[in-house]
Formats: sequence, structure tokens, C-alpha cells
Amino acid sequence: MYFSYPMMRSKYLFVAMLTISTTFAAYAQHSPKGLKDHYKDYFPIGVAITPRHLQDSATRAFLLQHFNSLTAENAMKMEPVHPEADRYQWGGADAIVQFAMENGLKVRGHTLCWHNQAPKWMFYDEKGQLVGKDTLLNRLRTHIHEVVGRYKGRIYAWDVVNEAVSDGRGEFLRNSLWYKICGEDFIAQAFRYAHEADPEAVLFYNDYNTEDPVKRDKIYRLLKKLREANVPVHAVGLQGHWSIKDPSRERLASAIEQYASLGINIQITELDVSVFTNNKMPEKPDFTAEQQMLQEHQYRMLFDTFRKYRHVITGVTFWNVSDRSSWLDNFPVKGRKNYPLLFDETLQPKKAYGSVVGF
Ligand code: HXH
Repeated sequence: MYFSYPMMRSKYLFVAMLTISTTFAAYAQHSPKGLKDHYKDYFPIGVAITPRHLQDSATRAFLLQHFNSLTAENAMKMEPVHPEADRYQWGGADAIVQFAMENGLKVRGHTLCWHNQAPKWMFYDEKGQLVGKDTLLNRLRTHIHEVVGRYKGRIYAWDVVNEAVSDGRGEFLRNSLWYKICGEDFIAQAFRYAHEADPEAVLFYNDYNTEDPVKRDKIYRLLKKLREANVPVHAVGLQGHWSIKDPSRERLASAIEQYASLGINIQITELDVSVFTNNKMPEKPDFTAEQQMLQEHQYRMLFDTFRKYRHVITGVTFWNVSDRSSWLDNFPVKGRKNYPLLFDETLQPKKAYGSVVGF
């Protein structure tokens, strides 16, 4: 058979087009709509991960389908990153930032100054005595400059101070080693150091129980005082470790409105919805139909509220990927399995997922 040149060309063109269209079809099939796509006109949707998540290609694909922001669950905390005065451990944090940059995801840094997961050496001298305020603040400054400086331009927001406000009635700030040694100055100083290290980064004060009216007022007071003193605190993180019963729509809305009245933005930084409302071992250990229904309703209310306040809410981050494993397994009750997230143990979307994307 003899083909003229134009026919040859059209045949090639046809094959080429077929190839392109099947490639597109395959692409579409492999990138179905994820959580982040439903919220593209609202705010980024993030998730806290460990570096191990990135070692498995199915998990990587799942992360890219649903999320457009990452947080290190532990890998950027003071103790893992800075285990000894002269030693930094960057492996885990670097892997998370690199994966995010390769795939166009945002990164929220967590966290620079916290009373937990801080290394012992930070607070003590070589004789085992507590250090003085100047020494501790110098160590904090060095730490913050190293970490924030390393990821400058790649981490867009930092939880600078985590959980400094007390839960105790009649106590304003938590009596941590930071507070014992420095008084309340460590808070303002942490923000100043972070701002020096990366003037572009959005700096957060982050806490839990932020909807409790008593704690809410303390956090509000702290933020107001810092802002009036021109301390570079730009936003507040509501952790969002909630449950199927808490908070109510009204409490959540009042908290958002009170923080927003300071003229600052808000993110939900560590979202999960525990299926338990007490610290007891359940009689039936599985995820009951009632828990499932209450969780679906709670998630619907939460995201309805987030969307309503989209003008001040600049991000929502889940604290872990799926019910396969979360920090709430074994915490605060040893041996108790929780089901706090939108995806089940096989990474399938739960009923609650439908209530978050069905609007
Ligand atoms: C968060 N704290 C941290 O910000 C995050 O870095 C960590 O990975 C997980 C959760 C939440 C938290 C706050 C107080 C707390 C426990 C967790 O204290 C309790 C102790 C006993 C019982 C209940 C709370």
C-alpha cells in the first residue's frame, strides 16, 4: 500500500491526538476531586504528617489528592530538630519541605516555642542548674534563627508560641520552665526573633480549648497586649482538637468573632473530632453508628462555620491523615482507638467527608 505524504501526516496526527487524549483521561482518572478542590475558593486544606508518610507512593498520591498544605506533626519541634546545643537534626523536616516544594504545596511550621517536646539541655547549664533568663532567651533566639532561617521563603507561616496560656482558673500564663525562667517576656521575644529571621512569615499564637469562654478571654487579652506593644504576632491558631459534642456552633462563632475583633486572621491548625466525650475505655471498642452520625453532624457544623467566616479564616489543617493512625489512638486513654478524621482505616472517605464537601 502506498501512502501519500499528507495522508501519512494525518495518520500521525490522529495517533498523536489519541495519545494525548488517553493521557489526559488517565490523568483525570488519577486526580479525582479532593478535599482541597472543594475548598479552593475558601482556604487551603492542610494535614499534619510524619516523614514516613512520604516513603509510600500510595500515601503520597493520597496526600496530593486531598491536601494543598503540609505541617510536620513532630519533625520541626524543638526536641527532634535540636536534640543537643550544637546539633541539629534536619532529615525529617527537610523531607517534608522538599516534598511540598516539588508538588506546589504550602508548609505551615509547627512549632518554635512550647513547654512540651523541648529538649532538657535548653533549660539547664553544665552543672545541672536552671539557666538564667538571658541565657535561655539567647538559646531560644539561636534556635528560632536556625529553624526559621533554614526554611525562609518556603515555610509561609509559623506557630511561634504554642499553648502558653493556662487552663487553670485564676492563672493567666502556664507555669512552664519558659515562664519560670523568663516571666512572660519569652512570648514577645519568640515573636520578635521569628520576625527577624523571616520578615515575610505569618506568625501565629497557637492554642487548644480556645472556645472555652474563660480561656478565650485570656488568649484574647494576651494577643491584645502583644499587638498593642507592636509585637509581630499576626494571627491566631485554634488547634481544633474537638469532639462530637464540643464545641457548640455558638461557642465556636463567639470565639472566632472575638479573636477577629483584634483585626487578625485565624486558622484551624490541628483539626480532629474525637468520637469520645470522656476519658474512659469504651464498652464497645468499635466506631458505633451513633458516633458516626454525631461526627458527621459535628463536621458539617464546623465547616459550615468555617465557610461563613472565610474572610478571616486563612487555613484549615487536619491533625493526621486518616483513622488508620492518629495521635488520639492511646491518648488520653491507653489502648483506646479513636476515629477522629474524615478518612477511614483504608483511606476511604467517611460519611463525615460527605458532610464537609456537600455544600
Ligand atoms: C497538640 N496539643 C500539640 O500542639 C501538637 O504539637 C501535638 O502533636 C498534639 C496536640 C494538644 C494537647 C494539649 C493539652 C493536652 C494534651 C494535648 O493536655 C492534656 C493532658 C491530659 C488530658 C487532656 C489534655
